[in-house]
Amino acid sequence: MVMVCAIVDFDAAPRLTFVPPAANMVAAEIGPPPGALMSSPHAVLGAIRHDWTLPEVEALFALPLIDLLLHAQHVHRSHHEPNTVQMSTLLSIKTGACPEDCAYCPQSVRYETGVQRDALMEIGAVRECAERAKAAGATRFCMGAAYRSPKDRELQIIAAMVREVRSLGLESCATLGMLTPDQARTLKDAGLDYYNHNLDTSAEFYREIISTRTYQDRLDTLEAVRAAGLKVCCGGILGMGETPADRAKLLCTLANLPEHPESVPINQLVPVPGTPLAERAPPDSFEFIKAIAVARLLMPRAHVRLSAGREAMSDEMQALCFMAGANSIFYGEKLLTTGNPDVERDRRLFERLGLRAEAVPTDEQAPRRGAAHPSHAETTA
Ligand code: SAM
Ligand code: DTB
Ligand code: SF4
Repeated sequence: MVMVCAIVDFDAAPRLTFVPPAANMVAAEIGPPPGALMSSPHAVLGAIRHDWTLPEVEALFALPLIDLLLHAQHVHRSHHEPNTVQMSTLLSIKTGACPEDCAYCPQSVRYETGVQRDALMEIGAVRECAERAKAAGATRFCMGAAYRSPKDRELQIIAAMVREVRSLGLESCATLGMLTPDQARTLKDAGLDYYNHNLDTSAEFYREIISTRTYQDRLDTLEAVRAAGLKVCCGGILGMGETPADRAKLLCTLANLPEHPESVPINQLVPVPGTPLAERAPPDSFEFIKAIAVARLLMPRAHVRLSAGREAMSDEMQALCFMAGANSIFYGEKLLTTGNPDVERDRRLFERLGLRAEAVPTDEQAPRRGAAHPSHAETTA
């Protein structure tokens, strides 16, 4: 069992120390203490907490990169099988003509992005795409629709799609915009495993990115999804022009939800010509990697997904994201409307890094959620 025992002093400039290793800990797993001893530890990394403060989260971001990566990897290994990555494939089941004005999104009806509009797909065509995703090695199939919120008639069709995907032995995920509690229950009854609904950024910056709905609308849907018994996939986008404080606030909000999302997608903005954010420069690579590591530390059991934006990342950058605790990707040539690394590139990357795909969790493993490896016990404080 790997115990994680780093302590962060959140009072002053962040200083790290280690509590004495547990008796069952191999010294080599930890290495020498990287910092001075401290007198008033506030937090033990690896704890499942819902009371993170912004200064605490900012102190994690302020750590030297290598220290942060080291801690993130230790926490990662106490909850997850090392070197193992969950593989999701996305399909846009209804594309474009969305009435919302999300400044990053090529599917908004308000921007000329050249995205072809497509009505809700036929159920049989979705099944064929899911079969192909499974044959290529995906274990979760995520269906995305450019809706503000689905109509009940549309939801019935999507529920039938979910049943088809489940019948193939794939996990299912949907992202359809805002849901009522009844709609969330309908999806749950159809066998849906995950619902993706991102907070995207801090509450303050959200207003500059989207005017057609509020942060509270997003939180309400997340609550309905949770109440229906669905697993939550919720994360954000980096590179929209947000400040470091906005990033810290996003992760703090996610970590302080009543339950941590089981899946946390961290997207790098894919700047699409025609959208208001088309000219945004990419975020600093190390800031992006740090955000992955902080997400890992704040939500130790979650699968943290290195999500949109991989096509623009080097293999080395992706390797550092995995080191920081990312253990899920979108796999397959396309995201919703934009590109993703092709399957061959990902196969080579996994081979070079010694990574392997995570199996679909069995029902027996399901209650422990993120802990894919039975010998890796939870570390809570
Ligand atoms: N309409 C639904 C909604 O907004 O929740 C579902 C689909 S929407 C495309 C799902 C998520 O994709 C968004 O919340 C956003 O985080 C992400 N996304 C959209 N466009 C993106 C882009 N250009 N770059 C990175 N992420 C993007
Ligand atoms: C998420 O966080 N990222 C995915 C998924 N959830 C639905 C979407 C990325 C979309 C990137 C732009 C596009 O392909 O349209
Ligand atoms: Fe519509 Fe979702 Fe795109 Fe916003 S992110 S414009 S809600 S499809």
